[in-house]
Amino acid sequence: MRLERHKHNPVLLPNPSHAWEALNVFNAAVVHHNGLFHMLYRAQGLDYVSHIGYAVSEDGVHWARLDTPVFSPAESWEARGVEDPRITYLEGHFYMTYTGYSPIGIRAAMARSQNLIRWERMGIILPNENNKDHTLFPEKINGRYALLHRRPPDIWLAYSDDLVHWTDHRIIMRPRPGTWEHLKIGAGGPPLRTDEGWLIIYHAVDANRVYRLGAALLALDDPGVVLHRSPTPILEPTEVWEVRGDVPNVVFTCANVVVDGMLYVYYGGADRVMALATCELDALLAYLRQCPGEPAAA
Ligand code: BMA
Repeated sequence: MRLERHKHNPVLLPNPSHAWEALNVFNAAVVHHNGLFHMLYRAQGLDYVSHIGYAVSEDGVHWARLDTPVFSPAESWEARGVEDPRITYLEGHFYMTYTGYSPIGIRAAMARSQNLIRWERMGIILPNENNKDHTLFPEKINGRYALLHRRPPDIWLAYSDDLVHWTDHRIIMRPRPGTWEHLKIGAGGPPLRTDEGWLIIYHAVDANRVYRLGAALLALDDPGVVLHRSPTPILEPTEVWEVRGDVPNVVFTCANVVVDGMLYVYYGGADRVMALATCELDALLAYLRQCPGEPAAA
């Protein structure tokens, strides 16, 4: 099973007229809300500091963007950039999980908004550790908020009563040694509820630092249980703009949305451009259904 690349790829390119997005636009969050696709994309200018820009689209393919970023570094722990946004709509708010990069390291942070333009910082949510690839579930599970995050090289699950203090951390998926997942794995966009489980798309890095995408289904009432996991990648870098860019051989996703039964997976190509790959949600679920699951990780 492979995702199908959209024929208009890449769907968003750097804009050399704007200093803040002149070099790279990649690893965007996308939400579909009130009939429109909204994209919050990571942008870098020549100084390599990441900002987050906003674009909007009717069809998910053709985008109109704002001239200035909607979210830029403001705190010391994000002084070198705000990176890799993921957005979850939860209880009437948009929550953006993002990485703050600074001399102290990389920190898992969160902000929230009512309109996707004006963001209120909630701060670092996993203090005193390098962490990223964190994404919020779109509803409570057994009465608590749930989060995927990444302590290298694994995908972890955590719970919270207030979205700020996270506890009950546990590993749910480990890389598979010797494969396309050898080095590390990390969650993509927010988990998607389906009748058969939480669908997650994730990235995996092999021994040569090639980034590919895989998919898994987690149990609805206990996402620590991996019901099914793709043994082979559903997307891997082959196009020129996936193989060559700022960082070679990278497809990296922070966004998966379902509209009219179609799964839209947005991904950065080689840390330089934004692209789109799709498939029928039912086709991916049918594929995953016959992939093996795994025993609970310790
Ligand atoms: C990861 C993240 C992503 C990036 C990828 C490939 O560690 O920082 O932002 O796309 O590396 O460079």
